[in-house]
Amino acid sequence: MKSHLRIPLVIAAAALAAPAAISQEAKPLKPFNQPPQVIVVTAAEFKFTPPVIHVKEGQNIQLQVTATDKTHGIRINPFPEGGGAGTPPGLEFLYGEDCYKLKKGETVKIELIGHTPGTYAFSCCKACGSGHKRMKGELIVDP
Ligand SMILES: [Cu+2]
Repeated sequence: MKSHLRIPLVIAAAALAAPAAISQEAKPLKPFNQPPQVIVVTAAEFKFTPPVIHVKEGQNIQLQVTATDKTHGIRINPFPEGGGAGTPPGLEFLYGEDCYKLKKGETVKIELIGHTPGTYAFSCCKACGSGHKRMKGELIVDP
């Protein structure tokens, strides 16, 4: 008599409930992904306020520029002062215009990143009256 002893080898494949390794990767925040730092600027006869703007190298900046008395403009030189010929631009504009028109009461948003520390001149670029040529300022990118 054959007795088949079947020993089922039930290999309980133990569900190796290995605790999912929680990887806490420190994700460095890129300036690109950060909300921009907002800097409010006003333009009025015949100056910009503030006339000197400090920003940090690599920081995403949003200038919110408003002319309060009449139409002005703002042009920001992307090249640092004192840079020789062939110096690359140190400012990057997210959507660049050479001269942003500032209609009275309308806020214009200018997004930029300063990649190279230095001083960048800005000025009014729409003829606005006798003090037009005096309407100047400086954007300084600090390291
Ligand atoms: Cu002007």
